[in-house]
Amino acid sequence: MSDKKTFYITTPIYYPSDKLHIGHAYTTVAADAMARYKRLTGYDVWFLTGSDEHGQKIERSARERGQTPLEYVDKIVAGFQNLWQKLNVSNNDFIRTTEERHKRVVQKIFQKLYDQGDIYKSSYEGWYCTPCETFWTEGRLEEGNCPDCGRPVELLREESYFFKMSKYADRMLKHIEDNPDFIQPVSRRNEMVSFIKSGLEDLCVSRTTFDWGIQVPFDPKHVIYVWVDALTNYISALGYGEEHDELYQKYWPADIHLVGKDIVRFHTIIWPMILMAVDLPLPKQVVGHGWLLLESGKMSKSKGNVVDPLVLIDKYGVDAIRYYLLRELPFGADGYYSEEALVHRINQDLANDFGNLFNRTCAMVYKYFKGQLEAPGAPEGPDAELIELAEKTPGAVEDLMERREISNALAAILRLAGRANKYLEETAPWALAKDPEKQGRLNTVLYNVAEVLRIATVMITPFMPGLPGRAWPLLGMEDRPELQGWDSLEWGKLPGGTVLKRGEPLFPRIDPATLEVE
Ligand code: ME8
Repeated sequence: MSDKKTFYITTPIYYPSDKLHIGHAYTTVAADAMARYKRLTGYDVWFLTGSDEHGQKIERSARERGQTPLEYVDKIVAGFQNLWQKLNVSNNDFIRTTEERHKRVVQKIFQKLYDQGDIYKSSYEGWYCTPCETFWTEGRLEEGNCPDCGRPVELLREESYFFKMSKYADRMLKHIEDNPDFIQPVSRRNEMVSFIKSGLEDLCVSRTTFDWGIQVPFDPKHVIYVWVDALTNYISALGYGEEHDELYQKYWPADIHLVGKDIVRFHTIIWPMILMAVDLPLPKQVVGHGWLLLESGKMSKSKGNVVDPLVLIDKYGVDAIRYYLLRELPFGADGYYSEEALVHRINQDLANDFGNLFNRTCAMVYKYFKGQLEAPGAPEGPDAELIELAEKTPGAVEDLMERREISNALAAILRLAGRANKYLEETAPWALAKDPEKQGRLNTVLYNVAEVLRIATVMITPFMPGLPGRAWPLLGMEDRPELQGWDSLEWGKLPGGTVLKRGEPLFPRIDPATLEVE
């Protein structure tokens, strides 16, 4: 058995009510970057995503299109899987809530909660937001609308089962207060604390007015509330309660549930309370990221103002899109999407800084030394500062990734590339090349920059996993896996005698004039 430390990360399971947009792509790509980073730093990682296929919203969407819910979701979920493949997402599993392996676990947990008296039958009279699949009491509505999405709510009056949430509220609050890392960032934690303190009602956990859901095992005219069904995916996918529960034993509790800020409440109140009630460990951390907004407001499938990630991938390439998403959204805060901003980022960071450093370095090594670099001479002038930054950056990236600050981690890597570009201006290898006595120094300067490129490429791999395949051959390292891992991030490992190659620019500059701006 491997003695590596484990790391389990999840994305929300998205509703197949329509195609996914770049907001969803952001969450999944961010989770993928974290998963890849952890793998690269030596963890045994399990990364889960999936689809949340039941509920009234999906049933209605299917009916509007004259399809059965299953026909409808089958097609859309195939699109999800295609998108994740195109985005180079390295999930270990994909859970669909319509799978038997999931349904069994949801029913088992519901039955247990009922048997131990935490679920009871009553009737629900109150409001429901179908797009959010959320129950609301009158007092929480804002101007009569859903306080989360602002859309109209519907009045429900139906027989329902209820989960005794109120019984667990104090324990939940204590858990949040005792574990400052449980909800990140801090602003989200404060929101949740005040939500609980404002009073929790028991939660309605079944519906009777439609049937697209998992049946309540002891009362089949009820279907289980879609959020209780969906949240359980995080353990059903690991085989919890099944004969073969090795994955559950190995990976639960999750290290991170990464979600958008819109659904932090479900993950930090409802889900942990269900786990508490069935006496299972709680996830270690829920990270609620901000939204990617358009000038016209939040992107939403129902508003129709969505940006299709597939179109952007075809136009700009998957690494550039991943880079843009991961760099643009500061940790926990919202960010605005525009194609101009995307092109600007690609040009500035990838074409001018990172790509240009690669191209000019490889071109010079080719021109002055027919591609071959020798071991460097003693450091001089600005060398020490460059080397110090290259030595410090991996640790800085580690700290930032532990704090889930993906955008800042990328900024730190790009800062190193920027410093190396400046170093080239300072050392002016083109001038050294003219002096036959400076050939040793010229080699040292170019070696130092090539070593920065190696170190930066290793670090950037989790964010742009397509890059190494193109970058390692340029650095003559395609067959040197020992120089491509996180444990190789020590200055000076690039061996003398390495042969660099010239190639096509890694990130060609995009002419902003070619942009089709609406
Ligand atoms: O809520 N910016 O699914 P969903 C950033 N099925 N992220 C965004 C975004 C935006 N504009 N729009 C959506 C559900 N997201 C439930 C989840 S989990 C047990 C069940 C991302 O299809 C963000 O992560 O509505 C958000 O939380 C998620 O998509 C909502 O996806």
